[in-house]
Amino acid sequence: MAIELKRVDEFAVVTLRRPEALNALSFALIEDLGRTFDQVGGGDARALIVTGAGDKAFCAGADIKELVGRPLMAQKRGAETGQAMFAKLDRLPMPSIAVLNGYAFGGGLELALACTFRLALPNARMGLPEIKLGLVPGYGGTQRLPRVVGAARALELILTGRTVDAAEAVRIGLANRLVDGDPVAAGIAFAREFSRYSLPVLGFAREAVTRALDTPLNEGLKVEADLSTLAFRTEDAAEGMAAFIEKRAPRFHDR
Ligand code: CO8
Repeated sequence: MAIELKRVDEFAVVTLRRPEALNALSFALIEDLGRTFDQVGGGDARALIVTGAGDKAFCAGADIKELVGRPLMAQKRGAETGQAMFAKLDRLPMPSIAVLNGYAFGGGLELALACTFRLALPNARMGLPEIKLGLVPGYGGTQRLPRVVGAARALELILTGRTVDAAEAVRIGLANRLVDGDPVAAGIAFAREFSRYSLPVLGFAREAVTRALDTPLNEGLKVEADLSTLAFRTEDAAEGMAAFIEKRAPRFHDR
């Protein structure tokens, strides 16, 4: 299988392992990814790290060699399947972190955009160059990129096919941070900044922010009131507030 799933401490690590094709997303690899996300979602990892094998690419996008000459409806089903597999990643119960260790183009950047966070190594380069192939992104890029960097920047990147380096990605908010060294270690170091907090409460916070992106402000504020009340009702909230008052570190139990 071109996907490796392993456990490092309390974290799940998914590595795209097809370095001879710069980890390009064949249709089989996309199906494997979907099964892997199901497996991660059913487990107890506190965060998922996603990265690519080798030192050249996170993922160079959809496998262009497989796309050539496809019937129209097969192509549409392919886009829908990829979107559905990446939606599994987006909806995992734990936050996910894409560590971009080289090229993240097309479907590769779309995979990273479905993660909660993106970290860029100095050699990362990202973009949606589909237009240069006469194509339009099909795995969620036209929808998630504007939500991350704004419509004007997304249009610029999608219509010109221009790619950005790590520094620019951080500057425009496409990557959360520039990191260095081993990709998995960098992802885990970032995950440790939130992984000791209550997983359901982290989930409520993620849900509130996600809903902000496609809900009118008045409705979104109601969603926030509901989700913050739900968080308040958890045992972890009681423990967190008690720990503050008793001047000790909280012990959260995901309840
Ligand atoms: N698909 C298939 N093979 C690839 C891909 C790819 N996306 N990218 C690289 N490879 C292969 C190359 O063909 C080459 O294989 P071989 O040695 O057998 O010829 C090997 O990987 C190494 O690649 P290069 O020799 O090209 O390496 P370079 O360092 O010279 O260049 C680049 C690296 C710049 C990343 C270059 O490979 C490149 O431009 N790749 C294509 C990037 C791209 O356009 N990605 C977008 C693809 S389209 C997409 O993702 C969404 C389509 C719509 C989705 C809906 C589907 C149903």
